[in-house]
Amino acid sequence: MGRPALLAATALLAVACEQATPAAPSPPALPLPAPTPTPSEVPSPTPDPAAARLRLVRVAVLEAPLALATRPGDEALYVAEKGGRIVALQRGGLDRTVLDLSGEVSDGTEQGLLGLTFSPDGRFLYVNYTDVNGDTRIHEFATDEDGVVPGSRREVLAVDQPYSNHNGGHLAFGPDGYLYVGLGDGGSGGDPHDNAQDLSTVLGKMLRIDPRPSDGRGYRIPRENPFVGRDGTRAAIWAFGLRNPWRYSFDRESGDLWIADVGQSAREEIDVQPAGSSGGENYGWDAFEGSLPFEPPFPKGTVGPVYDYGRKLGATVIGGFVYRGSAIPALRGTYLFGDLYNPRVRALVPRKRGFRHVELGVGVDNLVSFGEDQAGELYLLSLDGPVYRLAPGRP
Ligand SMILES: [Ca+2]
Ligand SMILES: [Ca+2]
Repeated sequence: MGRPALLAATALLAVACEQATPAAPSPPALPLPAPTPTPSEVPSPTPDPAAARLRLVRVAVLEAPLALATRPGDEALYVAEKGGRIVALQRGGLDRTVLDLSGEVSDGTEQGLLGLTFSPDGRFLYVNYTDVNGDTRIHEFATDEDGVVPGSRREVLAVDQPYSNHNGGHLAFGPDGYLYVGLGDGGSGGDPHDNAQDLSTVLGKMLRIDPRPSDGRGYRIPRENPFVGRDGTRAAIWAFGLRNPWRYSFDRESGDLWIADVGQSAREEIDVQPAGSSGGENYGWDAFEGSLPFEPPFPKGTVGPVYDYGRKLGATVIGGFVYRGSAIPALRGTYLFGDLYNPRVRALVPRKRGFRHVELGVGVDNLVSFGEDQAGELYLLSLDGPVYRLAPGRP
């Protein structure tokens, strides 16, 4: 991309520096991922993202903000900083530090305090970080009106990370009340241990768990998870074949799950899991990179992306949300996303088969994350510090 600010960010999700060379399958054998799913139809005014007039309102400047969450019944926006702090933003901007894990997190480009979310009843805060050894830790804290309850910390899940990159990091509760934990393939390049297709490891997976303790374990596995009782699998797995699902979100109206999976060296992809899915989807990695074959063997029944793009448009997809707010009617029902290496914020517009993208006329340098508030309005976080709210008006 050649822009100094972007170069300085040195690939938070490091894709460009990976040199793995995929084995090239012979042309006649080129497989294609299975047909892509169709997101649920939700009645809403016809969106027209191309007609939207937008501006970005800066609500705060923080230190490498990576994730934003809200707590039910609470107007504050909670933002996780890469270095380990969680801060609360009120209308006037920065309000207070809620939690400080600095000194407990690793500081590689893809490491740190990577994600946070609150339980649907607002009683618990969950954080996802890489510890000083680089391993993933998901911890729970009880909350009250004053913030985090001292002494309430509890480990939900810990995952060894073989390499410093591809840690995933996001946390989100689904409409079913379960916690969805996206884990990258463990890292390096080309998934050297083929973790994403291996159901005996949680790496390269989307997990679905009830994060409350049960029988001395840190979490409970929902009985309906697709691999429960199957030998040689991890019962927490909900879906697999993911490379680094850095950001994903549930459409608050339809319940569809949108997963943005960061690509290797050719394709950035966006996957959709329709609401009501019973899980078990194979999103393809590392047999496929987006819609392209990557490395044999090519399993049957993989699910292709609803949209993927090449290096002209970016190098690290940053998944956003289906917009369900009220401030910008032209965007209602439209999925927004961006890329760490392309400041232009984009939206997906349906076409006969799949989607095309439109640019929304606003840009964020070093975009690392989107957030959604209680009213469904969207926020954009830059690794450089600013947190913006997307608002109607001229750019
Ligand atoms: Ca591999
Ligand atoms: Ca895929």
